[in-house]
Amino acid sequence: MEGAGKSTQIRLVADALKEAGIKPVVTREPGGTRSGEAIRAVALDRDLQLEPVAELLLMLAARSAFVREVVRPALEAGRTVLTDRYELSSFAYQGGGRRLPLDVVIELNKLATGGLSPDLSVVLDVDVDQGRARQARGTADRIEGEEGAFHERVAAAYRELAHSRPDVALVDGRGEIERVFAAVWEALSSRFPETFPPRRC
Ligand code: Z5A
Repeated sequence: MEGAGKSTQIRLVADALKEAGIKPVVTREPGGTRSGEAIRAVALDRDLQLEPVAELLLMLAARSAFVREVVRPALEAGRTVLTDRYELSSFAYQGGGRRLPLDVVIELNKLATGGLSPDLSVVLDVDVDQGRARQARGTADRIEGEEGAFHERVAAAYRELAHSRPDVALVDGRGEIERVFAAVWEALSSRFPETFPPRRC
């Protein structure tokens, strides 16, 4: 969810991985490639009006380049990839928030990714108002500027996805940064202890 602390936590996880001797590839979506950053600028431009399906297709166009240019080469080189957002955001925002049929979003997403799904998605759960209040930026972009009800639908979709899928971990994002980090690391470490060794946070 927006302002939930994703960038903060991904930085902390990357630092801890480096301490453990693993240099991860850290990236974000939409973006992470030249074309993806250009698509991001269009998708988030608050002066543009986009239909939900156009918004979805922009996200997927960016994702297709992202998988081909960044993620697959990194995985083939044996690297660990941490990404700030990926397919779950399309399921929650375009499926939940924009009310596009989730099965269609999932199928089109498969076309864009070639079926490459993350080993684990971590959802940081915060109250919508808390997340929005945390955002330090001045002007809201096109999606941030949506009404509260839209963001509540997104949050509800994330929680539903977390409850129904074993490859999604829901972490309480409301506490202090270090406490949230301990919970994020535990979610990773309990599933992949070789990559994310247990640590005393
Ligand atoms: N989108 C989509 O619709 N469909 C898709 O498929 C994809 C994306 C991939 C991308 O925005 C937008 O694209 C997003 C969804 C859509 N739109 N929205 N809304 P983004 O990911 O670039 O931006 P964002 O989601 O709005 O994230 P953000 O503002 O960068 O927030 P964040 O990364 O989650 O939080 P942060 O930068 O780590 O922290 C925000 C502030 O809170 C900062 O000052 C921190 O120091 C502070 N913070 C962080 N953690 C804490 C705790 N625990 N306590 C107190 N303060 C904290």
